[in-house]
Amino acid sequence: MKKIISGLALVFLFIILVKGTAFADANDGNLIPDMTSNTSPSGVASSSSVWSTNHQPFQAFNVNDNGDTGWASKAGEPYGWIAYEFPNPTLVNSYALQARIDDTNFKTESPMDWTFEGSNGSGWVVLDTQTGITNWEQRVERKFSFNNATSYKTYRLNISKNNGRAYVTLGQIKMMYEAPTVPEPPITRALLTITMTNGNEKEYDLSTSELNMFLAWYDARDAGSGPAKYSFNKIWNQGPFKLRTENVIFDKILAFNIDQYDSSTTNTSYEQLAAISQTDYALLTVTMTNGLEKEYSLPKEQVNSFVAWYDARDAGTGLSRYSFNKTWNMGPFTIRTENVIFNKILTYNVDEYDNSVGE
Ligand SMILES: [Ca+2]
Repeated sequence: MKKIISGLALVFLFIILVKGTAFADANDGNLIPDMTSNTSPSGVASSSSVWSTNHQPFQAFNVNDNGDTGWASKAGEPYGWIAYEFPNPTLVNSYALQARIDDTNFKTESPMDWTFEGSNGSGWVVLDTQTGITNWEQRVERKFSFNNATSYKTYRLNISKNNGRAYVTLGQIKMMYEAPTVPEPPITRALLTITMTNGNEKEYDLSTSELNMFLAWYDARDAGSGPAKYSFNKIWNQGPFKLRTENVIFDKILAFNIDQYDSSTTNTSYEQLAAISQTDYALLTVTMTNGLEKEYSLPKEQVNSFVAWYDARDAGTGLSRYSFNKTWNMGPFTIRTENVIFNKILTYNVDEYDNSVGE
């Protein structure tokens, strides 16, 4: 019978702390209209001071003005606030800033330290704090996100320090709300079953990240880089040994299945499966080089997708493996995939159902 081996491979964890992320210019999601004055078309732009009438606060909110001069504070005040008041309380959880354009001093004029604050009329609530922001570039948005569940009528950028010039400027301020990212799916582990060319089956109970490492190795090797073998570290059945590894050889893999599971699975019921129309289904039978036959009853477009993969691979493009998503026999698993390997396929047949016949 199958032996279940729990494999633990090295996990490389890259934690990237992103303080200010450069984005390509995009106006989608900006909740502030393209302002043409401090009060038009809606809301109110204001600031602690202005350098001149050519650098009013709304000029940081007129997002469609290429070659913009932006807002500038009064000379001698390299700090201050710039605010936008929405007509109604509005939920904001991110903002994007751009340096002013067409001025050789934009780096030193741009803000370095600030808080982003919200108000509904009585005091300000600090929603985000940034310090030491340097290296401004023109036409590059710097986006900042924070958690916020309260709608405020007015938001302001309260700048305490710029990058050295005698006044502070900004070319563009956008405010957005982005729905919080969906929580990670509860899938945490997967059963990887590898069938070798001699018919042997190997099962590995892996975490999702361990599974992804195996797939990354497989696809890299397929693309011509990386080692010929993949090492699974055994973390049980260690006996007297300190370290036990199982090495699986790329060229000897016939096929592999991935069954992902969690503890709160709801299975597709038999009734639901039966309700799936047989219309446009076809039976795909894949015979592997060792004689193993795999049968898939699939919607025709999935069969077409398999054939397209096969032909593309044959023409030299695409992955060497094709993943079938199982929708049957789900057992405790939420996602089950079967992967068949291109050069281990001997033949395949496609049998289309005749839907004009009953049953
Ligand atoms: Ca502007």
